[in-house]
Amino acid sequence: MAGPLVIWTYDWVPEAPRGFVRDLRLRWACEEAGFDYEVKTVPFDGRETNHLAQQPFGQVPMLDDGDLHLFESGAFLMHLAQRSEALMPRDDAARAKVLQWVMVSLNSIEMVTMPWVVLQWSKADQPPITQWLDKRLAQVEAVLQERSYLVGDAFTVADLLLADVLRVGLVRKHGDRPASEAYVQRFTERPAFTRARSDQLAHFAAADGQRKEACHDDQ
Ligand SMILES: N[C@@H](CCC(=O)N[C@@H](CS)C(=O)NCC(=O)O)C(=O)O
Repeated sequence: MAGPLVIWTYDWVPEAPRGFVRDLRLRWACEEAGFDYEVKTVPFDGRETNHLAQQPFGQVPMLDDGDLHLFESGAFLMHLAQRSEALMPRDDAARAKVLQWVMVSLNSIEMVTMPWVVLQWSKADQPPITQWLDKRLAQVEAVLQERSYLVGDAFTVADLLLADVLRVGLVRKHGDRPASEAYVQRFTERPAFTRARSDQLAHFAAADGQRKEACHDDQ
């Protein structure tokens, strides 16, 4: 690896998404693998237009690995996973299974959970999406009742991503899902996750101070 990895996030976000902004997935993976990384920022204000050359949707996170610039959680987690057995085993069959579960988290679970969260924020009554969510959470509960890890008998980046996708609080709010709850709890108790989350919270809290100073200076 040429120099430390660079994880890009916003300079600041409102309270609600703190601890959930997806740069946490990258921080967590680096903490698990013991990779050095630094965090850089793009402005939250003006995100619709300001960094489209780096991320065509104006979103974060992004990852720089030397000259390689990547966005999309699944893409950069798989990129990192190829470099560490702490994130993915070396044998081809297990690698294929990890990729499968990474795609499941993003394409079958998060594609339901995120619209549901956004609709909840807008306080709209949307029974069809709630049913869709219940169904998906029940399906993933059945999977997690059968196994401790998604692939083999050790933690991989597939578990990192599914735990992160599930921890948005939906598991507890939507019925009795003990296997999913235990799964999320087990992985979010890992020291690497705790470090990643507290570093993200400290990052955005420090930005609060700078924003207040800037407001004060403007007066
Ligand atoms: N599919 C993308 C989603 C990225 C995403 O939704 N990022 C959020 C922060 S976690 C964001 O930038 N939201 C601001 C916006 O969409 O304007 C990924 O997994 O990396």
